[in-house]
Amino acid sequence: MTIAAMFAAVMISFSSCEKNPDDGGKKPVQNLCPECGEDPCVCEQVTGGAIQIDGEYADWDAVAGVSVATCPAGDVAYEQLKTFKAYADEEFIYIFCEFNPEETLVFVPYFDLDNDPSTGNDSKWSGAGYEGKAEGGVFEEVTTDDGPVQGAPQKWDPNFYLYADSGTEKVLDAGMAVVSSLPAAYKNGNWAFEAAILREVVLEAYGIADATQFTMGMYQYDLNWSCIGQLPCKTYAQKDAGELEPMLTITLP
Ligand SMILES: [Ca+2]
Ligand SMILES: [Ca+2]
Repeated sequence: MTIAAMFAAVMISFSSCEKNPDDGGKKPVQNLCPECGEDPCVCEQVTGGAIQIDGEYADWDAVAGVSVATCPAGDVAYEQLKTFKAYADEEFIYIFCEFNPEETLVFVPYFDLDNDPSTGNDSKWSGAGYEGKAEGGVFEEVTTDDGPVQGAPQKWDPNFYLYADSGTEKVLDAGMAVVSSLPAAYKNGNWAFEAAILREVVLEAYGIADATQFTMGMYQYDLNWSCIGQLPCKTYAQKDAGELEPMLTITLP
């Protein structure tokens, strides 16, 4: 499929989703896919790849080459992000996050887009030079007299940004490139979601359409935009020993 055709298919999918505000999560009956018989929103999520965005996570275990970071409990600054996984196939970059949902608002991946830790920013990851980030809420933010509180869970659908000389520049709006499952209770009191990022659209927006590898790390922020989760990360003992915090390596087939 060409980039244009893929992009068009996703846009049709998203506009179909947007036009059914009353579907209550059910499949509309008027737009069934002639190929699979499913709602186009669902059909588009069945990418033909190994990972389907369905809120079921056993498919991650069946894929070889998934990059995984887990929280080394007890000796780290932020403990609410428990597991972060990433994987790429020909069409999508997939992510999985398992997390303690308490006070959680936003998930923000950071990208070392030129795969060169000596360039870009390193304030979030010592030794990792990142040039881009994406910001997407996983809960609605409800304003009250006592400050923001957590509303209903929502699908992660971030805006994408490049770091500029002064601040950041948005390069891609939400609604253009990401399909996510609705964050929900998973296990051990933690929640989880998975998402597929349309690879060509995002890499083109970032100006690295021909990239073969980059690195990526994930931050979890609370209602006040304070960090409460970071993966990958090092323990205090490892940091004291001078070990830098890596990000996950994403190899693009
Ligand atoms: Ca899945
Ligand atoms: Ca860099």
